[in-house]
Amino acid sequence: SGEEHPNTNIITLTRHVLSQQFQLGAQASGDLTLLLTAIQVTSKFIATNVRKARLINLIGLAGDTNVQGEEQKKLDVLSNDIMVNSLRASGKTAVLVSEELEEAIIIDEKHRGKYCVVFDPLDGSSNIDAGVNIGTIFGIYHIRPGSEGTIQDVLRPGSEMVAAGYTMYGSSANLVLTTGQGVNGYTLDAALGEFILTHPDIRIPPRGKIYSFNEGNAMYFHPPVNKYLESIKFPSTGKSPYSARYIGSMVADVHRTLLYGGIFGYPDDKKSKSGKLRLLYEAFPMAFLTEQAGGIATTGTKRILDIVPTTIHERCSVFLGSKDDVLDLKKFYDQESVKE
Ligand code: P6P
Repeated sequence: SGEEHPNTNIITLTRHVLSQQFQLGAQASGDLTLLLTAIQVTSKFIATNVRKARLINLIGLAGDTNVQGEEQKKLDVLSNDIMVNSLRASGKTAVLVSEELEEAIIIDEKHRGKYCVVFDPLDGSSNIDAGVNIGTIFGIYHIRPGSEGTIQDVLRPGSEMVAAGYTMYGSSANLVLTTGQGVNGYTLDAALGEFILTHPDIRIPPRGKIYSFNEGNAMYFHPPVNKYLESIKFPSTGKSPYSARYIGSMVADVHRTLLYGGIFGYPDDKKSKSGKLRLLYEAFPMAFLTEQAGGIATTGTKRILDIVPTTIHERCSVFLGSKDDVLDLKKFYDQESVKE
């Protein structure tokens, strides 16, 4: 018959994470699954409000400014508040770090759990009014053994994260997640209110044909970056140049890089001495996802996940994407260090 047969074997995010948790065996107590459920709720709430914002007067400035000194848009405030409240209410967290808050939140004893969540509640927010895809980025540490929850639980290398992901708000809401067993993508079925597995086992191609840099900063770039860009824009004979794709919203640029391959870069330069992107809740989660999908994430000279943070809002230089493309970039840094 012609009528549509609904898929009766839908794999929701919760079911999928639970199935992976059983693979993890006894040490997974279900707390991470419950924490991820809380994160799903925040993503659904933000997705709804991002969609509405484009229709009603949420767009525009909330008037306050956040710790970064940027004009705070109402959606930023809303997204931060829903995440803090939902994560605290989950009873599974001990320390929270938000891009929007100067200080870390140490959860009160009554609500304290064993995970620490670092997040950018609405990254790319400067693009909200243009209808460009924006997103929530998060990383999760397990609290250190014996700790009651202090800043030291999040000033740890990204390699100690147990999970990381982002939700991209565009024509649909896409949640991309790793719990250390590969990368999976889920799409929100708004009618069901469930994130459904749509991109199982995302693997980044070993080489792509796209480079994603803000070349408006080229006059500030250090030599290895400009030499690399030169090599892919004016390739040796027989090769074709790469295509440039730059959205200016990290979640959107990284999402395309994970699916299509290529290289995304936001390097440190003569103007931004430590780069622009934040280490804890932008670089670490995206580096974890990239490596889990078979790619590489480096500052140019160091694996991003090996960096030990000293402050919660510090920035770092970021290159990530297809293994062969990032290794090509690294060659120009290696040549630089040999010269020094
Ligand atoms: P630029 C957005 O403001 C953001 O934090 C990231 O999402 C994005 O990758 C970057 O900044 C864009 O910065 O300087 O190219 O506009």
